[in-house]
Parts: sequence; C-alpha cells; structure tokens
Amino acid sequence: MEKLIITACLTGAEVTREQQPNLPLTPDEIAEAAYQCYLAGASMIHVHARDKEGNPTQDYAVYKEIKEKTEAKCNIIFQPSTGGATWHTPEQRMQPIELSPEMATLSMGTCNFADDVFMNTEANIRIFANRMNELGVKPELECFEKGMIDTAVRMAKKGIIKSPMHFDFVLGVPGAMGGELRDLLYMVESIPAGSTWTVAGVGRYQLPLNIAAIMLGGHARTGFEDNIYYKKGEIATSNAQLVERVARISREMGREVATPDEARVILGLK
Ligand code: KMH
Ligand code: ZN
Repeated sequence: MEKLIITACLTGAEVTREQQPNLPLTPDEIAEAAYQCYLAGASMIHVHARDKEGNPTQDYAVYKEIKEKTEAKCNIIFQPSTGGATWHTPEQRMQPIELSPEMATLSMGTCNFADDVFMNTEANIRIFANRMNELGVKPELECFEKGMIDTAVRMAKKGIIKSPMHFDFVLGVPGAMGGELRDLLYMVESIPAGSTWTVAGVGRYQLPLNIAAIMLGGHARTGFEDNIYYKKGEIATSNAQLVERVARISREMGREVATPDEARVILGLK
C-alpha cells in the first residue's frame, strides 16, 4: 500500500478561539502549527487565513505571508482554501490561487452547511478550475455529497479537470452527507480508477474515518478545522497532537507515513 498522506487542516473558517483556545490564527501561529504538524508526520497543510481580528479572510497578502513563513520552516505542501467562509464571494475565494500553490481546494457543488448554504455553481467551479489549470495548481476536489463526485467526473470528461483526480470526501457536515463507514465506502467506490483520495471527517467522525482511510489505502485529513477534540470532552492541545495520533496508528497498522516529497510523487505534483 502507498504511504499515508496526512493533511493538517489547521484553522478553518468557522472555529473560534472561544471554542478551541489553541487555534492558530495569525500567519506566525499558522506557520508554527504547520511546522509542528510536519514534525509529527503531516505532509500537507490545508490553510484558511484570518484577519487581524481573527475573522476569516481570503486576502491574497495574508495567504502569501502564511505561505512564505511556512516555507521558511519546512517543505510541507501548502494547500490554501478556495472555499473560504460561506459568505465570501467567488472573487474573494479565488485570491490564493494567484500564489500558484502546488494545490488548492476546489469544492464540487452546493450544499447546506450548518445554518448556511455553501454555494458553488457549476459556472463558478469552471472558472476556479480554469484558473488553476492556467497556473498549474492541482485541485483537491472537495466532495460533500456523492453527486459532487459525479460533477467532477463530468468535468474531467470535458477536460475542465485533469486526471488523475485527487478527491477529499468531507463527511459529517450538518446539512450534507453523513460520516458513517458506509458513507465513506460509497464515495470510495464511486471515483474513477487511478484517482487518489483523502477523507475529512467532521467532529466525532474524524478519527474513525482516518483509521478507515489507513485501512482502505486512502489518505487522512485531521486538524481543528474539522474537529477540536482529542477525545470526547477533551479539547486537543494542538493540531500536531491530532497528527501525531494518526501517524502513530498508521505505523502501528503497518502503513508508513509519507514525507512531503513522497506525497508529491503520490499526488503527481512532481
Ligand atoms: N469553510 C467552508 C464553508 C475549503 O476549504 O475548500 C468551506 C471549506 C472548503 O472549508
Ligand atoms: Zn477548508
């Protein structure tokens, strides 16, 4: 089996310091959290920027600062969000693509997102994908529902999305697909042969779905964007604590953890 790629989703757009006192918010804090996750076994970071007040921002300059500060510390793969927060405009959301990162997220459809709607029209998905193609940015295809996989496959047939595709199944968002094992299996069975995939389980689904990914040959996303607890009732002390556990379990199950350069090969980034 391929080595495991662990993605650390460090901050997200929704979590607050009140909920998670160890949440990294400033570029310095995010870069340091990225480095600690790298030391713990992560080969990629999924990044959401925050402004000086701690609110979600898609500002190019803030992402640039985070990218540069992270790259000064280690060679972890930098994957900015183009999802942002539900209230960001498509134009705001696209800004980090202009940094030409190796990867960026690309959400593949619209769904309810807790009390809000996460809006991704096909027209906008095409605009995001075209710009990523122009700049050589590989999309991580965020699929919150099985229909979003079907959209990706349709767009791949038209050449809008290049193959082999890399999927991220985001399971357990209130308003979208659940995070039971059968939900993951359905998603895994629905992607084209030759694709790679990772899974982001929200809340209590995070650890069980990470372990399922280790067993099934997929890859795992962990971190505060999706879950703030180490276990029920116990707030995690850092993103690295969550990464370290996934790395440890994977190694104990006989699956080694990929370095950033090994992850680049698995994902076709180099
Ligand atoms: N914050 C969510 C509304 C992504 O990063 O690409 C969208 C999200 C997806 O987190
Ligand atoms: Zn995100």
